[in-house]
Amino acid sequence: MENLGYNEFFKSAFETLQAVGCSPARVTAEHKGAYKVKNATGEFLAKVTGKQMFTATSREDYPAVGDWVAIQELDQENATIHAVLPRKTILKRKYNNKNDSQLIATNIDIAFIVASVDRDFNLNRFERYIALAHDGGVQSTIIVNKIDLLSKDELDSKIAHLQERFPDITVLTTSTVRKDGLQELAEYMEKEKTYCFLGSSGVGKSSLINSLLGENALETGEISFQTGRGKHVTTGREMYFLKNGGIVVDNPGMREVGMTDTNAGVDTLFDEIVTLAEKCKYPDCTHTHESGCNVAPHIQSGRIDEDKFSNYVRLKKEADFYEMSEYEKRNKDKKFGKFLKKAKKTMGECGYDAYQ
Ligand SMILES: Nc1nc2c(ncn2[C@@H]2O[C@H](COP(=O)(O)OP(=O)(O)OP(=O)(O)O)[C@@H](O)[C@H]2O)c(=O)[nH]1
Ligand SMILES: [Mg+2]
Ligand SMILES: [Zn+2]
Repeated sequence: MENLGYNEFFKSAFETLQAVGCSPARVTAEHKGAYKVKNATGEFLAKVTGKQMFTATSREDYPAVGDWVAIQELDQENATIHAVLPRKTILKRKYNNKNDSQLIATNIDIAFIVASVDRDFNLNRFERYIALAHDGGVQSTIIVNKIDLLSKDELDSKIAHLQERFPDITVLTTSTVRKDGLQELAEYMEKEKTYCFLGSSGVGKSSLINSLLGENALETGEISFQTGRGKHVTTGREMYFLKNGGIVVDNPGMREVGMTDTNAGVDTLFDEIVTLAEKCKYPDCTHTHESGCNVAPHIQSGRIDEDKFSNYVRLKKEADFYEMSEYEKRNKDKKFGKFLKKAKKTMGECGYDAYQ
């Protein structure tokens, strides 16, 4: 259990619960109300009980990846979650326009804020991630990845800026391509501690975890040629256990922290482009190669700034992703899809109802 991050804090919390017939387990993945949980015996597909759902008053009352929960094992593969143990730390993002928040992960010791040296390097963005982590009691460490793409001088100057702005934060530099800094990263991580990888899509979060695991367990993705940005390859949150005893949580690339959440927001921000796009021949025009496009000529002529345009495409894509139905997202996540399929087969279409 220690290998899963269990310690005195959770042990005494569990004892206080006096949950008869239950045992502690850690949530290692979550998808649409179904959870993967792990304990010393094995891995289970778990759902919260009706009672737990009934008493939940907000999304934060539901389990998240990283949580310790009290489970009842139903058989070798299925379990029910009866309670969420008090959280030591919490990573969550608040939305601009709603009072709602989204749990990213809980019981995280260190947030690895990952950026790539090429396009993603923005001190304000680092600051927002650090603030997000700090709010939930989580310490931050910065990982500057893809250092193979810069000369040493360029890199040194970037790191100097970072250290000047965030003097108290450790900065690690890595390249999964050249294998720079990976050893240092592995050594930096302590056994039985939990680390959460945060950062924009395409910065190399999953690639770094693959390097730490020493195998290609996680799907990684190409960078969009058009925008130079990632394509949201990782769609779910999942916990992985490293040989050095460290525990890591991979995350989907977040829209820029503090950025607009919806398509409507993105559209207002880029009013000019949207107005021009209304006159494109095809309603789903991507303004790249289509005939009858009313936007592309303005980019060529320079009336619309090219950077502004790529920013628009990127934000639009991210907003589209977040507006995607749960069904579409699930289909995107092949690995978890397979897991759910198997679970469905063993539990029948009505799933948990049969057990309650
Ligand atoms: N040049 C270079 N490319 C890298 C490095 N690390 C990762 N990449 C590439 O960057 C792309 C994106 O990597 P991922 O690991 O999928 O990025 P991610 O942060 O997990 O992205 P999302 O899952 O979409 O949030 C892939 O094509 C990787 O091969 C690096 O150190 N140097
Ligand atoms: Mg990823
Ligand atoms: Zn167009």
